[in-house]
Amino acid sequence: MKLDFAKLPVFEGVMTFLVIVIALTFVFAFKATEGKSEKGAATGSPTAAATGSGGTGGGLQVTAADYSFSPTELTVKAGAAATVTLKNDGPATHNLRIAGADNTFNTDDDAVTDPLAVTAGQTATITWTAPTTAGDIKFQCDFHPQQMQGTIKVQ
Ligand SMILES: [Cu+2]
Repeated sequence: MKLDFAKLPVFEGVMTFLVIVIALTFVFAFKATEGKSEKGAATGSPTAAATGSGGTGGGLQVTAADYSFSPTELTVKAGAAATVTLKNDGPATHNLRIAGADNTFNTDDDAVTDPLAVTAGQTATITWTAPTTAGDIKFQCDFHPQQMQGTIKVQ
């Protein structure tokens, strides 16, 4: 007589049990891995963006008033990409123009606020990359170049 194990109720029960155990093992293994990766991401330190006038790149903030910049001196690392934000706190229109690597205004390599004319209360930004060599780079307000000047120290 040939014995067919697959047709035995006991065998069927064991197989069902094994299938459930294997399935649950995969589900729990997956959940455990998922939990670990989430935890890892949460504990990872976020990339710190430089902020403030003393930053070495990233974000630089300048406030314009009638008729001065604050601060008048910024510091960045050579070759660093920086976003310079100009906030106009004065009633007059201002802007901010950064001289190019030649440190001379209006020679095609300047970086200037967008928009060019920053009206009262408005904020404008400049995407600027510092020269790769250390030195002082001038900035000014095109509307008041005699009164509103500053220096970016490239280190
Ligand atoms: Cu001005």
